[in-house]
Amino acid sequence: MKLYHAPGSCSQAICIVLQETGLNTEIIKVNARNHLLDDGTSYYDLAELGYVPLLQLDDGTFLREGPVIAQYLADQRPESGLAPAHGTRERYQMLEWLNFLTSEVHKGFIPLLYAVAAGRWVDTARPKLESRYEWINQQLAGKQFLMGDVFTIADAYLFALTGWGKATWMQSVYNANVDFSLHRHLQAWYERVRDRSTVQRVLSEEGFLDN
Ligand SMILES: N[C@@H](CCC(=O)N[C@@H](CS)C(=O)NCC(=O)O)C(=O)O
Repeated sequence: MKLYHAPGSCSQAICIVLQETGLNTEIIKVNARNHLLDDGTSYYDLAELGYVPLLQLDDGTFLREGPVIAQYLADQRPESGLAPAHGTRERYQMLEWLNFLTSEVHKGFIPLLYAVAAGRWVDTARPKLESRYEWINQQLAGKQFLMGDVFTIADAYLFALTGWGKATWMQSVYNANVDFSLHRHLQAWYERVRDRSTVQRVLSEEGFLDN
């Protein structure tokens, strides 16, 4: 398998899932700004819409969309506990999280990530995103991870996204980062996930160990 990945992007979640499953995958870096691969070829030749992550399976076909790729990988290693079994109530609960993270958090970050272009839209988008994080914080009370005691792909996804809100460049360039200081359950969860050896390996490979 080959994973097309841009460091620091949402595809970081897939790198964490790969580490957690131990699946052997070649990781190919995509420059998210100019959409070039290291060999100079255009990423658009593979991905018409230009975004990561993209997984190429051994039969040459492609899987797109982070939450789907994460589930595919987790399902290759059911014993990892990264995704509850299909058809169970827990599976739907995890799907609820993945859908929420995609639509309410991942895309909720966009105006903040492009705050200069977004202009006053940030004033509307930031409190919305902060309300989502406030809710996540409440959901994490008394829990180790989003689904309870077990780390799942939903935690990997939330971790990759939350790193954006904590990044100092968002503060220094746009004053657009999210204030997590009052969210103590979220903060404890973040540190718990960050300290996993699998996550440390990914952060180290991407040069983000100080976040
Ligand atoms: N719907 C896609 C969205 C992925 C996405 O937004 N990727 C961003 C990085 S976090 C990207 O590659 N942006 C570069 C671009 O759109 O050109 C998914 O969930 O996988």
